[in-house]
Amino acid sequence: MKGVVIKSTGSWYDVRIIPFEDGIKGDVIKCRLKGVFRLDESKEKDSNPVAVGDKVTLEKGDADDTWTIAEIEARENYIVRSSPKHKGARQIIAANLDQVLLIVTMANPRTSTGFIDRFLLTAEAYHIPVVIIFNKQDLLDAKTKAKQDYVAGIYQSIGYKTVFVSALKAEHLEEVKELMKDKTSLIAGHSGVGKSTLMNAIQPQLNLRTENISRITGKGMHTTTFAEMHPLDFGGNVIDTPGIREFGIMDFKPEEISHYYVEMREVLNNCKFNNCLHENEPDCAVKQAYLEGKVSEERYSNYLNIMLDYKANYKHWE
Ligand SMILES: Nc1nc2c(ncn2[C@@H]2O[C@H](COP(=O)(O)OP(=O)(O)OP(=O)(O)O)[C@@H](O)[C@H]2O)c(=O)[nH]1
Ligand SMILES: [Mg+2]
Ligand SMILES: [Zn+2]
Repeated sequence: MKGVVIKSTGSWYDVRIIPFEDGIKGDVIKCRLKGVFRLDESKEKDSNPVAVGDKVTLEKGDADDTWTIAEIEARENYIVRSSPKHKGARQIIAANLDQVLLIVTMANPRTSTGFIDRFLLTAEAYHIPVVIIFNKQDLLDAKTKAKQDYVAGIYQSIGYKTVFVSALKAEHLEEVKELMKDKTSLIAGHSGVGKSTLMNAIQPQLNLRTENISRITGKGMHTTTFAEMHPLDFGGNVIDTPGIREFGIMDFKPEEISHYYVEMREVLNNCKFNNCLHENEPDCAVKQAYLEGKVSEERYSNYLNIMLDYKANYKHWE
């Protein structure tokens, strides 16, 4: 039997059965991972061997009636973050995605461009399209609205789609629905930006738990605690995820980072050195593009910060 993992709590997995010859339709089965399951080398550094969105094959256990996951199909793509529990390990947030809706807000808790850039570069690395959704429009005053226009402009100018909504007031959701139709979308963003609220506004029967941010901020509390995939009435699936505070960058060599910065990628072949890190090297085309205003101030300074972080935390990269 084949299915898709829709929830993983560590030891148990909820798997939605793909309609199959024996007529089982979309049922959800709880299963465990087969005891002898071996991770191939590429998965050794993962803190979770099975992720939401994984396509799996199930088998009946020998001893009892429980189903086990016997096989995981190769992933088309996935989104990772550094594991909050195991340093140096990565956690697969979800796999086999059509797109990510990155929920941000210029109201509380404000999303920084540093966070957005880290997220975008990870998604670029795995070839997953990202739409940036600016939430909480109802809370913006003139000043935060101007800030939002500026930030959104940075991303629009390099080709990212932006949408402006109020999840709480259910305003401007038509465009979001259209984007989600018939696709598997991951909803990502800081805790408290309104991911679950937005999903409830789009499909009220989901009835996901949401929480006032005064109860979240500072306490490291997340209202949504596990990623979970839900089918959408109008077609497609959505994966609500717990808020991400920090987004570790993994897997890349330092000189690769600029390859996932879409506007840097266009010029970096013209750098004098082919391993140029675009910091202070001579004849650097990226630095030149920045000086000419083709790479924004924010993006370039976030890039330099990412490189600093990267060097401090990933000393073993050579
Ligand atoms: N004013 C206003 N409040 C909103 C909006 N969207 C969400 N909120 C509020 O923000 C708070 C947090 O919303 P959640 O949906 O729980 O946030 P979340 O992103 O799912 O948070 P985690 O599950 O912890 O990652 C709740 O009190 C919501 O009512 C909005 O558009 N406007
Ligand atoms: Mg939530
Ligand atoms: Zn360079």
